[in-house]
Amino acid sequence: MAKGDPGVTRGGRRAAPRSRKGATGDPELVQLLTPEGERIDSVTGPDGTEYRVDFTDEEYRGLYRDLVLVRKLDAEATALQRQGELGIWASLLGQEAAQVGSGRALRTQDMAFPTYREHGVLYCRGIDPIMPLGLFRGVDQGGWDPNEFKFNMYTIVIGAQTLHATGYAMGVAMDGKTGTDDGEAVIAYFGDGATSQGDVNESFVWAGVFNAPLVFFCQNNQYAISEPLERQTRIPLYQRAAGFGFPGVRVDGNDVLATYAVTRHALDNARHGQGPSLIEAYTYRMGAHTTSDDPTRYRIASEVEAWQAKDPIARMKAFLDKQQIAGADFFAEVDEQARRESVHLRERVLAMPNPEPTTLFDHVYPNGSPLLDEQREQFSKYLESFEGSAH
Ligand SMILES: Cc1ncc(C[n+]2csc(CCOP(=O)(O)OP(=O)(O)O)c2C)c(N)n1
Ligand SMILES: [Mg+2]
Repeated sequence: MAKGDPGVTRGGRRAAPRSRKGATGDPELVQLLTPEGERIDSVTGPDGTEYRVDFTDEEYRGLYRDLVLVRKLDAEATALQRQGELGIWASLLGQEAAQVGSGRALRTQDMAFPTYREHGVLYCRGIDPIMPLGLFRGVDQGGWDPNEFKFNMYTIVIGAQTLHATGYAMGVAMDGKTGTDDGEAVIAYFGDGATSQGDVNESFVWAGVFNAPLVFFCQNNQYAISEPLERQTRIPLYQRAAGFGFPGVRVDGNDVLATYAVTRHALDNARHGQGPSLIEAYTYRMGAHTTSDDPTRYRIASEVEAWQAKDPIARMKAFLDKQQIAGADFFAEVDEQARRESVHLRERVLAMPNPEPTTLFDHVYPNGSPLLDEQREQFSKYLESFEGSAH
């Protein structure tokens, strides 16, 4: 998959990409691909860092494939919830580029700490997309091994994973795993609403003071359920970093190329021992907060339409098409793959066995506990009390 290195370019292969400071109309936003699919060669961020990517045609097509697959699998999960097959689903619709761009920027050795919405990052880490569906179907407690995939369990408690990530990152540094090209970096995902949590601010303090190799990746999707961004902050979120003593940058989160470049740069700084940074990926939650939410109650249609024009997949498609990196056959083939994979996902979800109810008590402690044993016993007796019960 995409391995292009920001900061290095082969240059000149295609016509006249532009270079500029920030994006037109918003000097604070790092953007390498406009909503119209126009490529910008390099952009200078607020601290003077120059961001660029250099991907092969195959890598560009790979990123497009990721975006389409991730969106399709997410749509399938939403449909499954609507049909009563999942308890709840938190869709990533609109945030595909923020997740694929940052997810692909991670190196194998890097550790990620997600929220409950990071299905795109999970996909990039090579985890079977069925895993979170088991969780939200209520048939398991999250089935992947965080150490095998370097991707932790989903965290529902807003902001808590930033503390876990900070402690983990401090440990990485203490273990001497930073300071080289092969060093380990850590990334913590969270939302705009989470920035108002004590946990997140405490993480900023600790990561800053202990120079932890940590990238704080905030997907500012403009809402915390129904609460809009202006209820969280009076300044752009990325500027918060300055008060904690580390760099902050705002990237166009609907631009997979810019997100990749900015995240790779921040991760490389972290792995080389240069400490934490904050990325604000400026994006939009196109769907509901979760399937339990109705966003028409608190936001107007014209706002959603304005963001539709900035769609992360449409701009990548326009770019590939304009530059003749991909054509109709490729787009049709990707759509067909997405269709096949989503059908396969659905079949496997419907075939998931219900667990034995008492397995609820397993895996709470590595060696069990007398209290849990007692509760398991009581619960078994309760189940047996039902006439015709198999238990
Ligand atoms: C500590 C805590 N408080 C409240 C909630 C309820 N809650 C679930 S999601 C959410 C909003 C989070 O918004 P944001 O951080 O912007 O993330 P997004 O859902 O937009 O990705 C809230 C308040 C929770 N899960 N945890
Ligand atoms: Mg949000």
